[in-house]
Amino acid sequence: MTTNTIEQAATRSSFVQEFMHALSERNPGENEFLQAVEECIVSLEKVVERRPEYRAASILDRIVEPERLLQFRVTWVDDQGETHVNRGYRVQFNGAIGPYKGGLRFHPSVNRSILKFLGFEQVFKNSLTTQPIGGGKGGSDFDPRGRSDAEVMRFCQAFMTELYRFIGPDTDVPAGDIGVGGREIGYLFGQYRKITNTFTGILTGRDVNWGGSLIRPEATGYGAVYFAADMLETRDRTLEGMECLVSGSGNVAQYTTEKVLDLGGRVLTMSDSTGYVHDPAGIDREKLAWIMDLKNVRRGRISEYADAHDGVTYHEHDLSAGSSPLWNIPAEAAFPSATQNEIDLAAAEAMVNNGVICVSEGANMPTTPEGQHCFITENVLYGPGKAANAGGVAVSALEMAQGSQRMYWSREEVDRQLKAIMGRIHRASLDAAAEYGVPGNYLHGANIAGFCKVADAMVDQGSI
Ligand code: NDP
Ligand code: 2IT
Repeated sequence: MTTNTIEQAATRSSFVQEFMHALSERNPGENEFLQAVEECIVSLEKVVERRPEYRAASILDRIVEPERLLQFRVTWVDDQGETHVNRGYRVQFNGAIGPYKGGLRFHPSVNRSILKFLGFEQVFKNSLTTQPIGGGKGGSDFDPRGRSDAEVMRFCQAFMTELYRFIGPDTDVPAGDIGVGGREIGYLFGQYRKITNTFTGILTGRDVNWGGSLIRPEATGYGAVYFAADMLETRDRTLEGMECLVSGSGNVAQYTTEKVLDLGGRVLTMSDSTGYVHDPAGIDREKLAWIMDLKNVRRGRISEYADAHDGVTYHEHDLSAGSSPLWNIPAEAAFPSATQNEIDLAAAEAMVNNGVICVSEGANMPTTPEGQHCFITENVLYGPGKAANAGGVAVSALEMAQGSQRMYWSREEVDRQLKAIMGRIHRASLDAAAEYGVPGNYLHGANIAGFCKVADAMVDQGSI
């Protein structure tokens, strides 16, 4: 334990300690899930004190238990004719306010703990959007890296052949996440359509030619930048001229970079799991287009960007040994957009010491509890993932709405709605934080605002 963790453990109330003790006995070894719950329970203790109806209905005990957790075998054959077995999952975490909604992650690290943490976060995030969507998450330990399109297609078909029986437009609507982008959504949708003989909105993130929404690919990254702009505005600041750190180089990182450029900022870094690039001149639109082609079409590594551009350095990082040194580069704003726990205490301290005043999380739970504590005590504008990256799922819900009406809205219309939703999440988080005596604390505010709507629905619907 670091000194900071010990300090935090000592200040945890007996309520939180007892709750977490019981939860860890029931979910042994599920570290990511326990981390995500603890972050919320700390915020919710005061809420259940004020709301006896939540205690009477055992809302906290119920909200940490997924309604359904499905696991299935996925068997597929590679290009050499060899048969492989992966695990597929869908966690239907909470459906009190709408059909389960949340992405699918294909990554070798996927397991129950990671999907339960993501599903749990999704419940609060989806509630914050103010749209009628419950929380879920799924995926597989399949690693798409280095696989041919044909192999990815066969895997997606095998995965959907199991998943299809559990989902539906009014039941559960998956989408993308790490390792699942437009290509995978296409193969998954095609298989669903073939085996059910229906064309319905069972997945979001579809291409606009077959039921998708404009701005869905852009939505998570754009939303994270809108959220940062809203936070900065509370201190009369803007992104204009600001140097920014972005991690990752996938969907979220790419469109975060695009929107930072739109708002006049400069992006100095991008990364993948093997290393990061530092471009002191800034990644401009032309360079971003090059990265998008590298990552989305050629499916290459970010190191190639340094080889192809003058003045750029590439640095390998070993993420199993701690956070990337990317976070030590001086900047004013940071957009972690890769994966969970990518910013530890040492990285957070370095960021604060090197001038970061605003962190808007495109990734889910990218900051460790010690890192969060550092940002909040150092008065950094800290937008937690469940609020800051809600733009992706929000536009997924807009895709569902357009699909139900058999209509398409323009880019301008969807972007306008995305911006308005992010503004409302920002306001609701601030208002809840103020109401509960922690003004400016977006972490507590988002947890409280997201929780109350779901808790009220659970009370209304009785002990089910
Ligand atoms: P992509 O698969 O498009 O990109 C993921 C990026 O993160 C890649 O650069 C990848 O590098 C890197 N990465 C993935 N896993 C790790 C790891 N274990 N360690 C270090 N780097 C890693 O995914 P997205 O951009 O869609 O997702 C990024 C984050 O945003 C995730 O936390 C996801 O949950 C979150 N998110 C995504 C949303 C969406 O709409 N897509 C919505 C809300 C949140 P490499 O290629 O080397 O693996
Ligand atoms: O973490 C997330 O919010 C997502 N991966 C997007 C979920 C969705 O249903 O669009």
